[in-house]
Amino acid sequence: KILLQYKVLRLHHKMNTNKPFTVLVEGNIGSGKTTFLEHFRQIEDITLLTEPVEEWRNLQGWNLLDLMYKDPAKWGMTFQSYVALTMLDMHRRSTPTPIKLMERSLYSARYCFVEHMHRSGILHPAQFAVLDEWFKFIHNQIQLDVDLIVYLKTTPSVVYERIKKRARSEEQCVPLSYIEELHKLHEDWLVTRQHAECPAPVLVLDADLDLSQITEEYKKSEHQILRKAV
Ligand code: DCP
Repeated sequence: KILLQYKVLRLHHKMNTNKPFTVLVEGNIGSGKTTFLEHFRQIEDITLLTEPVEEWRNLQGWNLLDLMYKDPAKWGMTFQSYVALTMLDMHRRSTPTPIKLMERSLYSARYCFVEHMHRSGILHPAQFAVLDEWFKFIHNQIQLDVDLIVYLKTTPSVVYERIKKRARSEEQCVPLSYIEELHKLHEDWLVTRQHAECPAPVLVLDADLDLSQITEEYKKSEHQILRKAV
């Protein structure tokens, strides 16, 4: 049945428009965004744009992610401006398929990560102003075309344990309080809709589930994504 739906989609895409149905996959650090995207890898005709963490770890030999975690006040601005560039590249990338799944976006960069750096005083107000103006300019001048947001909702203590377990070297010193703040900013943006603009309808999935149960939860989104895309 799913295969048939995809065939209809492909035909629809060819006949009507070259704009893909664009889905942003959002959620706290360690919420399983990469695993979610991998779930769709088996399906032909979906383009997966995974987050360019490797680019952040190696920009002409420099590990910006590491520099940012070691000295956020010094490197936060540089890191977030490069994140924005890589995200804009993903938003703008054309796809040969009718569905495009993106890990994170310019929106979560601005409304969660830059917002956190601003509120906690990591960014100087002038640095924040420059990042904010760039964001507003891009948002107003460039069509970002988002059709659906899949929010992988988690409990901070659950992702905190996952982050410790996966032991990405740069994230060794990440405290639970930071994960809690990021959680609240995701909720403000995607659920309670305070402060920030939300560019598309939001599908909330329970991403606390462990790997053995999560496939069923992911499957809920398959139907939503396909039905909406058709
Ligand atoms: N990061 C950041 N600012 C951003 C985006 C990400 O500081 N605008 C950081 C937080 C993490 C790392 O980059 O240390 C990657 O975070 P993500 O949550 O985007 O990716 P994960 O790999 O944690 O996702 P998941 O585990 O859900 O697959």
